[in-house]
Amino acid sequence: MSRLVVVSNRVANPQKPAAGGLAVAVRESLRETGGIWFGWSGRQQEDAPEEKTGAKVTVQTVGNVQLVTADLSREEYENYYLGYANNVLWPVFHYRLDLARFDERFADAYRRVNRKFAHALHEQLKPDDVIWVHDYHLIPLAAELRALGCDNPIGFFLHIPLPPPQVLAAIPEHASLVQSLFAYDLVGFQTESDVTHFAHYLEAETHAERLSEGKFRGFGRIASVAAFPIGIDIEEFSKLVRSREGMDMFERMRKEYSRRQLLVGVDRLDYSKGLPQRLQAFRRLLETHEENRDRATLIQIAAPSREALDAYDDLRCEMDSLCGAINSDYGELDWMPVRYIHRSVARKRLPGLYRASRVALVTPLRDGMNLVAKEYLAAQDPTDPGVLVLSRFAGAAEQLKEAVLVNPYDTQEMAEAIQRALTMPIEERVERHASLMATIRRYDVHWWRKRFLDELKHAVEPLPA
Ligand code: GDG
Repeated sequence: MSRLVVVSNRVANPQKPAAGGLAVAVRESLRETGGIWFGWSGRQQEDAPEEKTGAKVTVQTVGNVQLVTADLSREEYENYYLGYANNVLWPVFHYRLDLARFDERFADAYRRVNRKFAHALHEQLKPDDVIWVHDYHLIPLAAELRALGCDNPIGFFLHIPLPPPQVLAAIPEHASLVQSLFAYDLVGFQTESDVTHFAHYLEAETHAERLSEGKFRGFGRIASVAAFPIGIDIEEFSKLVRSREGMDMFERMRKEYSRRQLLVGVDRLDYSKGLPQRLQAFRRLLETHEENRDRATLIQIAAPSREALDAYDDLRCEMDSLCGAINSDYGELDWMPVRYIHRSVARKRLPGLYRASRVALVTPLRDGMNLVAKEYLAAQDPTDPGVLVLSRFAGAAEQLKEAVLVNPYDTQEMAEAIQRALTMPIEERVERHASLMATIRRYDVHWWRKRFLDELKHAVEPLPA
């Protein structure tokens, strides 16, 4: 069996409990075949005169897996990571051209770092390794590896949305980004609508030719393209729900809120997650459905992320002021409508919190998939489940049709949807939850990784003459 080589922005120790879909999937795949997990160490080094291709790597062996990490210089961190990845690709791919900062230095650093990583990785490769590259930080990696003579099978998975051609084409380097995707044998997206955007881009902007469903010839290569909606590890999550800590947390929350209806939101503090819009809708609910006053409490966890970026600072201030205003306008001595926690919460506490909440608000303005939606469903008691209020603009909405779907930009619609969720009869809750569970069970994280790796194997088989 071929070794697997996974490349992602950050790496995690595969013997430690994994947080998040990517870490679970990678850990399982690597355990099966052994291999390498390559990525940025998370460290920045003082700028030093760089050798031409030089990346100093650290190799740590954990069982049959080698964790190989490379540092970034301060300049690379600023221009590649903060600059191109998080000030260009993240906002534009989430349709936020207003937040993008186009700067040639960012584009240059993006190429340079991908080249440096390719050199460092190339030295570690064996001829029959299968390479799986993840996410927007590393789009040109395969092109750089091919330039070094690497002809191993290479697949790419984009965890965030791919916007329509008119939005993508605003990036000055859009043509070379898309061209570099053709260095992969398989390109995976989260949803069918991302795949459609890709096909439309090719049609509008390139001479690439569609050979068959999901197969394109362009720039002298053939690439397969398909949707692989990422899932969660249902078994692992159910174990967390049933664990002592999970049950303790559940009981504590249930007791604390026995007279109240609990709503929950769990997100990284990111402008794509629609947090201010969610709070406005919750405020509207209290305004227009007065029976929820002194009764409904929204616990919003907003885990800090990418705090070095200005847009995140603005969001933090906006959230502080929105939560403060709702609490001061509606709060009572013994009831606060919003409990806002701008810290990360331990993973083992999330399932109990989810299970104690009658409603989950997962209302991003745009999201590749959104795993919180799936985690919330998996944590419910099937005989008395809560209701998922889900943005139609989350990738998950393509699969989770029995959720209460909302337009996160429409405050009134969202407030009405929350009211509907809070008052939904038990029979309807049970029925919707059962269908949603069937979907997330079928398309779990193991399905996702197997399907991607199987497709990658097929993608490199020669086409019939
Ligand atoms: C990207 C794409 C795509 C959240 N707060 C805390 C915490 N979390 C955990 C959740 C969940 C994960 O982080 C968040 O995953 P999401 O899918 O919701 O969102 P992103 O981080 O933006 O992930 C996204 C995903 O990649 C996978 O492909 O679905 O669209 O944007 O697992 O539970 N975990 C802990 N404390 C917190 O405070 N421990």
